[in-house]
Amino acid sequence: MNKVALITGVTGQDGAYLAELLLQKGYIVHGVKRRSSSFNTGRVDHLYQDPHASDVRFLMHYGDLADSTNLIRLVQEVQPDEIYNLAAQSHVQVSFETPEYTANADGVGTLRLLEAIRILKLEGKTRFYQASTSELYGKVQEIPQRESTPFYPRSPYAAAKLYAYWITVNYREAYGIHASNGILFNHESPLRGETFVTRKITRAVAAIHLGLQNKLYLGNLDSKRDWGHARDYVEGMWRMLQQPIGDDYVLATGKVRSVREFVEMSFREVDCAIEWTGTGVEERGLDAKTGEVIVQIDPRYFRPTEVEYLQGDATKARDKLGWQATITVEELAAEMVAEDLKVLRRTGDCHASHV
Ligand code: NDP
Ligand code: GDR
Repeated sequence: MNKVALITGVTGQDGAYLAELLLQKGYIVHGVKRRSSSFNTGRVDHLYQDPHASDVRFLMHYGDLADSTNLIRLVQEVQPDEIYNLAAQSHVQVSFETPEYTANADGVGTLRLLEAIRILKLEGKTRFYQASTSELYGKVQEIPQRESTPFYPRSPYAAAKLYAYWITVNYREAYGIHASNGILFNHESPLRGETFVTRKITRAVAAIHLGLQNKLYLGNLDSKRDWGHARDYVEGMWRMLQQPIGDDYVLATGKVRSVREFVEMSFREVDCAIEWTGTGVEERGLDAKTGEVIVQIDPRYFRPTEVEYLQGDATKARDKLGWQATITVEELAAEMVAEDLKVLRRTGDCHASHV
């Protein structure tokens, strides 16, 4: 019998990699997508199957984490063995603009799914994965951060995810649901949303190299992140749900780079060295060969409260799940720049980023 999985957020970066992984493992995969006025399934179109075929294993349903009746009906119809709750308003800076919506989708949305499991009496059948985040650690309390490190959220996004984290723990303890939090540090890929800093950088590197853009505008260059590859991280999510009991795990590489270093390593992929001059908002990145300013600070990308330093310790995941990150940040940047060069050569399309 094929296992059945329900993925919320299937049209996002992680949803696409996870759907692919589960299909390879023989699962029947149901994905939840939102109604949108334009196509929003680009990341999973290659997995689409004609719903009239007899052996369809990838199915999509309309839904929204803000709509509990929709979620209850979906869970009832699908009767999933595993739910992966990846849907979220996932942009930290946008959460300062849309705090109430973010709390609804990212916080209460998680409760709605857990309640669906309970209302339908699926506590003994359906395992639950919650996409928790290193943003929970926020203001540095300990380096590196592990499962026992105290949380200190620094954005409406992180505060909403804090509720989701604890409600997942609570439903595990109160109702015996096999529920797990993956506390995932930043993970990226060529499928990363274009307004997250790594993809914004690699797209700009490709566009500047091809003469389609003059400059890259960024915010805080000194912020430090533990960047891994999404392909590695979805494997970790799956492993959490294969354990005999639910638990909480950090997934991270343990290696830290600044935004500035990510800029440098990405430009290196097109043989461009960056020279930095000036300080603060006056800082500029010059193309060392031509002297042209190609990186500039725009304070609009500064956040009201910033998370300065994230470095994860994934020892528990290594010991209990046999999980380890396999792709380095240098390999990640190289793959992302190469893919963005391919895309831009094909389409010539390079919109500026607003966040
Ligand atoms: P993306 O932003 O790429 O994808 C988010 C997905 O959620 C999209 O499919 C989006 O749909 C969907 N979505 C947003 N709001 C709703 C809603 N109200 N109802 C239903 N679906 C909704 O995120 P990632 O793939 O990068 O991340 C997956 C999850 O992991 C998120 O919860 C994120 O917060 C969390 N996370 C991510 C990390 C990372 O580094 N990538 C690290 C730690 C946690 P649409 O395509 O229509 O916008
Ligand atoms: P983050 O990712 O906030 O860590 O959340 P993001 O790539 O947006 O920012 C990383 C760091 O880069 C700094 N930065 C900029 N960020 C953006 N987006 N745009 C810029 O121009 C820019 N310049 C500098 C930011 O200030 C920040 O310090 C991601 C999301 O995927 C969350 O959903 C997830 O939970 C966490 O990672 C782990």
